[in-house]
Amino acid sequence: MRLQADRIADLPTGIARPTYDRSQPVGIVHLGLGAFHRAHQAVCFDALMAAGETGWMICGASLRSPRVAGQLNPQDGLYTCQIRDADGERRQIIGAIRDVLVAPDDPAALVAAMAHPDTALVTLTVTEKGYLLDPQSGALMLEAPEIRADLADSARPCSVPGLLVAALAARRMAGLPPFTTLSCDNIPDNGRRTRQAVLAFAHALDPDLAGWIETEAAFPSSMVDRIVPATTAADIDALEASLGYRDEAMVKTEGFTQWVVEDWFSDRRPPLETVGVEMTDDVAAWERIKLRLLNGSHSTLAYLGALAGHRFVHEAMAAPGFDALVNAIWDEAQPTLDAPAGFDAAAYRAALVQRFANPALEHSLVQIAMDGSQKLPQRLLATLRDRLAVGLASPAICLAIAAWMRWQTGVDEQGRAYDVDDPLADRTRDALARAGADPAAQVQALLAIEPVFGRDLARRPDVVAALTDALAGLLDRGAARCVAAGLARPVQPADA
Ligand code: CS2
Repeated sequence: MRLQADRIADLPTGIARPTYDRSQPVGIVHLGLGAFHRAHQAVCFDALMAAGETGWMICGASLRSPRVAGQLNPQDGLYTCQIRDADGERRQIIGAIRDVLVAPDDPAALVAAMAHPDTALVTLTVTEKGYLLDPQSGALMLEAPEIRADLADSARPCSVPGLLVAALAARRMAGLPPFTTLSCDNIPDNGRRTRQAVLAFAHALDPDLAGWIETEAAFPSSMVDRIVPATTAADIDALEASLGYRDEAMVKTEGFTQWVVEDWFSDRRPPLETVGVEMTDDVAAWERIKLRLLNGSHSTLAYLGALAGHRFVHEAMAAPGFDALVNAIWDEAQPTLDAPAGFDAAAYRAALVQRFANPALEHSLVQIAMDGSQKLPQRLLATLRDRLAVGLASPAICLAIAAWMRWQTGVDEQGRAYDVDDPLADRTRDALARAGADPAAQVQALLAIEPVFGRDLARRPDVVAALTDALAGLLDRGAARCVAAGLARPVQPADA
């Protein structure tokens, strides 16, 4: 039996559930309705409506597959958020999502939802690649097939910039204010970059419209943080066995949650500060901390941990040398942070150790390894560049980058093939094929991929040498032994 609105009363006691009126207006359209939105922003909007605020129901949209619509629509948008940590397991039914649209099936319906007078906010979790930005420069890739298609047929948009611009144009025609576009993805300056992408697309289409967006529309940046592993079939079966209903849309997550939002809205704004969201004028410092400390070490664990044969983050954290490795990543990143007042790096790091060690989450390393070409620049390369600029070596970061290079081969240390899930997988595979077996040639070939590495890093003999050493070590001894042995050289100040 599926979870549904008319079955809520029959749920076992002790499970929190929505008590507010779910027929109230939709104020938010969310693009990219994955598990992360369900475990993070939707939980905040649920709390807001539980506290008596009205008009913040969410219309979700999937930009590609109908899978999430098939999970949520038969359940009237309801799902379980299951928190798993050292305190045990807590479950809550979230009611903030009204329904889910599938953009490719009916882009006009999605544009109409964003253009509706009740919609004040469009939130985004479309992953790094969904913005169609060059990962290095942050500029919209006007030559990307999705953008070209949307510019040719702007009435049936499929890309994020195309959808946003179509909806903003419809609002302008209707004399409505623009909605606020709130990016919730792990990219630096996510608000500015989303704005740039939207303006670049609008300029190519209609410069007047671009001018209106430029002066009227808000694109706040935000930093989001909550670890949300992909739900597995076993998670759904276990929930059904213990609760007696089937919830195909459930999400599992940790107790920790953080959302820092720049206070810049073009229309009415939800009082997010009343549900624990930090409203601020400057998100950049928080974004940098999160991307370089949490995400930087996450990606490090993903490539080295998966190569060493581990499946989950907590397993890698328990293996010899990994704790020292993530601490070395943090030691390297910390001096590059411009920490906001009150930020306690030691406490933040200690909390990360606990969060990564949480065995109940079963967070898959392969999930984090995905889309590395889009993640490396802000998670690891930005730190590397900042350190190079002041003459500091970065052995831990170089080992992590070399592990990403090793991961792109698509063959594990036992010779088994796996799927490299990355939009640039074809380019990295071709580069490695051309380079042959020599690690120095492999490093050169991959460093030449400008969207990831820019032009500067391939010209640095110290970086090339450090990456070549690290990759040679990984190919020769394997990841587990490299990590267990520790870094060849401790980080030295002024160690160029
Ligand atoms: C992870 C993030 O998959 C990944 O790349 O590093 O999703 C991470 O779990 C979140 O950013 C935590 O807030």
